[in-house]
Amino acid sequence: MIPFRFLHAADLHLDSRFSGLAHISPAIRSYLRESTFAALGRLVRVAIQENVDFIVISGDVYDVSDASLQGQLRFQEALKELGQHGIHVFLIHGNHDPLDGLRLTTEMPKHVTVFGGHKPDHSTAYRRKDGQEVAIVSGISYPTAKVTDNTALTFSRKPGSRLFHIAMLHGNVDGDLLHETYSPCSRRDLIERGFDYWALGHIHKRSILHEKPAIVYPGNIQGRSIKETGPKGCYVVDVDEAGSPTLQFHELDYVRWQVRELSIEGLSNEAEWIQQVEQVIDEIREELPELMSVVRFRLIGRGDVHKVLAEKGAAEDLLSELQRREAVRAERKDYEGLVWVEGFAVESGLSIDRERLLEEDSFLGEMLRLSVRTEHTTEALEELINSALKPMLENQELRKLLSDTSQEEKLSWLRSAAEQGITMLGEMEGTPEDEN
Ligand SMILES: [Mn+2]
Repeated sequence: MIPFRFLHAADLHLDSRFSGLAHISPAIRSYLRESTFAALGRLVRVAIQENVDFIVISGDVYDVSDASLQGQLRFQEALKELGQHGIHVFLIHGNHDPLDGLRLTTEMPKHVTVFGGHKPDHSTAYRRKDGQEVAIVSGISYPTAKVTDNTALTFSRKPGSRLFHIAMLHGNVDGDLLHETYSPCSRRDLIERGFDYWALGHIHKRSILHEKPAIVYPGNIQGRSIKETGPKGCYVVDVDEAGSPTLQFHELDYVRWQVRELSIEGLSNEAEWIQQVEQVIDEIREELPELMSVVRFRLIGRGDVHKVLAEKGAAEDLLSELQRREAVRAERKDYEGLVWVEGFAVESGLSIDRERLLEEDSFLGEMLRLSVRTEHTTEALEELINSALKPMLENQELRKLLSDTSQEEKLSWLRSAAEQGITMLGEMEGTPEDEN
């Protein structure tokens, strides 16, 4: 086989609106809106610098089926630049930008192949430097937004061809329940089709489902919400003489989303908590000086500060102040290293004096004593768990599920039930410390 190199991307979602963010300054909003285009620009640069022979884009180029004029023009511009470098682009449409969507009916330039929606056609890919045939690329687009058939089964290799075969599919492999189950299929279905590389799109989280043949989701090129955290980008794939692909991930995103945990344990007052938050923000700025970051804090652990967070709304107050500071940065056009705090999820609890509670003659005390007792004797734990789960054990399915539960899992249930009970009862009765 002749060695070659291609770039695999998917889910560009150009011109996403980022409508989920509240209280965002207009400058930051427009920067966010520009980010999908900026990531596309970076994709073009990676393709040129890495000298790829061609590109495959596996669906959802646009965020909505009636793609904005700006979105389409910016995509055309990117395609044009790739064309000037002789880089061929293979493209399919997905559930967000199906073939029947309202878009400009512009004719695609010669170096762009858009696969139709009837059956996966075969198209030949060439090596740029000498024009040699190196791969057969097949793909199928979504004719309409909802494709619920297993279209993977309609793919087959080009008869008689021994070239490297790439299949482009926008769909849900092995029923990822977090995404809509369009073009549902199994890993086995794909492996059995005999292709060398499945260039997938649809699931926005990057993952390599299988090595040989390669079954790959590159993820989207720019995160668009707090559910899409971490680096986003594309794969550059090198295929060697033996037909083995090696994948290298390239970051393309301009705005990085992340969730940070922050424990309030051991913090003695509000000021210390604020200092902690600010310190994490500085750390993010240092880690990602060239990107804008959007961060959500999950406040966890037990401590005195919980009261200030839960009752006085300290988290909301600090949030407004932090957002104001970053809005000032944005006005100075200082977007690199900007850290936008999207919100605080208060999951922390009140601090408790466990030792004293264990002695206390109260419902809470009794509950805690029961939990400690059962933690140390297997029989008592079994008895408690069985009586708590009795209504569920009447159901055959649930009984089967529960029979597989390990001792450690049961212990962890017990501990978290005790912790939750303490927090809930403590909040109802006022904390033990309140009595001091
Ligand atoms: Mn998508």
